[in-house]
Amino acid sequence: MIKARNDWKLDEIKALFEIPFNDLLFKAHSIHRENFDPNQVQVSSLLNIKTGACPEDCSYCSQSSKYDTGLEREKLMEIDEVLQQAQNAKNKGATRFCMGAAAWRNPTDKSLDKVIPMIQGVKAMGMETCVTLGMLSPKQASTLKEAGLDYYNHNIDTSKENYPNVITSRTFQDRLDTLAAVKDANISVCSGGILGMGETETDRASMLQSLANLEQHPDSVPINLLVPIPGTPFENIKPPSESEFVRTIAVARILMPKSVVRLSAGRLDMGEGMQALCFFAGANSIFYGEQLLTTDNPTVANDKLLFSRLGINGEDYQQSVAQELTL
Ligand code: SAM
Ligand code: DTB
Ligand code: SF4
Repeated sequence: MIKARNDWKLDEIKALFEIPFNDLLFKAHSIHRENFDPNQVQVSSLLNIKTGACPEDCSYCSQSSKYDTGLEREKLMEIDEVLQQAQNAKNKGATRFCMGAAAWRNPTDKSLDKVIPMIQGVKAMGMETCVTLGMLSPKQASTLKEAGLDYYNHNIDTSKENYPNVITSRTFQDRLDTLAAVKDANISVCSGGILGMGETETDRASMLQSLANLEQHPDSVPINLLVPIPGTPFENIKPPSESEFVRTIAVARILMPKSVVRLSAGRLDMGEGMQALCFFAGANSIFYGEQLLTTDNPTVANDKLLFSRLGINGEDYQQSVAQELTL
């Protein structure tokens, strides 16, 4: 088994992108099989606990106050409703519950106090907890850890070079600083990006290089396909081709062999064949449930059908590993 590296050179990664498609997929799938059950896909559920009016200017986002996306601003959801939604997600088979207060640049300590009982409540239901709240200080990261948080989602979104074309209200380094605070607090890191924001193949290679060369690979790497939002600067941007998207999943799997690669937003625009190729290339997690944060996701019934056609077991692979160990 090849040891995971964090000293990838950009040219090496670009060379992976150039391999013939079948050879790349074979390589990625072989690495995938060495590290995971190829027929197991972890399912997570997402809930937006605070919607709209975000002061940042991310050009892809429905929740930025800089663009007229027609989204109604909502205040932080009440805890009872959050826990009810978490229970529904659990009943539908989700093993991780992710809460997004996406409409914050960073949480105030007062707002963090409101999120903490939500984390504790979801954890008490026996699910893994994940939140995405924007930028965090080291102290806030420690507070979340003490509350029992398992994962923090904070995407680098695109390459360092393409970053200023996507977001100007914060820097790429701000993102890396929050990721360092999360890691130092011993919270598992969930970090990835979006394809389809005008980036070149070199940008995709550079984005994956930044993730793979972190001191520790992120535990989860969400790869989103841009969901174009009317009213944002990227509403009419050209999407990547299907093979370009699948190649990126394959390269992510090769660079970060033990990370869970999540086929995240954009699955409504992908057919069965493309999703199957993504799972073959190394994706082994999805968001499950009709809604992402503000946009639609395939229905649970459709995903069940997809999994049954592909012979995929949608349970948490970590649970099955634990079961194997106790046998
Ligand atoms: N405010 C938090 C932050 O910036 O980290 C939470 C952001 S939330 C909306 C999480 C991630 O979803 C974003 O970082 C981005 O990668 C992804 N995302 C947001 N809008 C998207 C869209 N329209 N299409 C695809 N991915 C999107
Ligand atoms: C991630 O990488 N993708 C999720 C989650 N992390 C928080 C969010 C996708 C959002 C898609 C657009 C929307 O629904 O607003
Ligand atoms: Fe705000 Fe996050 Fe959307 Fe950027 S991605 S506008 S920070 S909610």
